[in-house]
Amino acid sequence: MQDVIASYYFRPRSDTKPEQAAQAICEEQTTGTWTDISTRAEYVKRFDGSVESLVKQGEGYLARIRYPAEIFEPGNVAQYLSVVAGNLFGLGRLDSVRLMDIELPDTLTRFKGPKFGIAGVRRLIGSKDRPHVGTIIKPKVGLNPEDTAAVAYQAAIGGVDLIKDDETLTDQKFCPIDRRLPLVMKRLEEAKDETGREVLYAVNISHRADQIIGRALHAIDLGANMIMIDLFTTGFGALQALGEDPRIKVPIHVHRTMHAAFTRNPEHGIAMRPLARIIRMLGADQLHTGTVSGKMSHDAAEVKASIEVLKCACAGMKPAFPVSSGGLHPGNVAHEIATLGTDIVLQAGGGIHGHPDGTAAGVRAMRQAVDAYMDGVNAQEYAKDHYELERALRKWGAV
Ligand code: CAP
Ligand code: MG
Repeated sequence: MQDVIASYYFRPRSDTKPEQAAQAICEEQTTGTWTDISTRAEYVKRFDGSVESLVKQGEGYLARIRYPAEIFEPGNVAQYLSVVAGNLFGLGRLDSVRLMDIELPDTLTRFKGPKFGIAGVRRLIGSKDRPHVGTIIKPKVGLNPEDTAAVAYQAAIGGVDLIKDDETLTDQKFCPIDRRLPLVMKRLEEAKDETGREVLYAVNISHRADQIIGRALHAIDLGANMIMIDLFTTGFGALQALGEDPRIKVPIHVHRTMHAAFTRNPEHGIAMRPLARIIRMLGADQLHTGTVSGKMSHDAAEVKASIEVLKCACAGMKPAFPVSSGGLHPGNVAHEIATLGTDIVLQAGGGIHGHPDGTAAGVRAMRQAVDAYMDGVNAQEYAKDHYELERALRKWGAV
């Protein structure tokens, strides 16, 4: 039976040799503890972790740790993470440690994965190979249901593919799902009568684990054509429940708010890449993977590494759509696509609703920036006869 290999970058404490530090991870995450014990039966040794390799890397070391597959409960992702991303982060013998990747054997990747994936979402929208343009209702919170739906309508007639709730909007009194969702869907229907285009609205159903299926099914009853969850605040188990429930027949947009608490520090925490692997397995059709030119801190290599595992061949799963979001506007669209590829959702909140001529013009400017790239034309050149793009570049410039 193949085992699990986890890669860690670490810096050992000054009094600890790198070999000792790597061994400390092995022991803590499998059968050991800080001291020898009298209760260790002879046969337990088959569950011991082992250091597969240890090499110097920059200021620290890169260790590949082998964990026997038998210590993992197939299908229980929470337990997988308790092994590969558990106590080790707190070990005193390590000054810092970062989980860089996880290699799982087929026996442990028997998950359904995305129900729709990239091709399925493209079929819903009717797009062939261009990047999708998404927007987030802004302000994040505060609008009433009627005004939320009005913003959605403006984005839809401008040509957006996806509209989502922001990560902090769920079912608050000022904008309850029971009123917001039907109104948004009604306005999207009106826009479709005018444009002929389907637009997805990802309603944020983040909630406690024991109620999230009920909230998802209720949203679908109210006409939802997509749902969204904040993965790290809601939990991996909640996504797995949604991803594996056959009654959830709409795509799942996964927001990753809170991720930067553990993904941002290159010395300590968890890289987005292994998390993206798991989130795809659990059923995300779309996942935020960051930008290479937006407002959030970014590292192009890390963004590409996450996108790679969303799309790679894995146990027959569909590829999931990466989402580039955070400080995007028409002026940095070309750089995003050139760096991250065309199978991507380019999502802009401020970069659309902050357009000098309003939301619909902001969407048109984003679509024009995408069209310019797909036609191999520089955005500034294309803006000469595309008014909305010209107005956006004048306000925000171009990367
Ligand atoms: C973007 C956004 C997104 C973050 C997510 C926000 O709004 O809605 O949640 O960008 O970041 O709230 O900031 P703007 P990430 O387009 O107005 O910046 O995808 O890196 O998790
Ligand atoms: Mg947001």
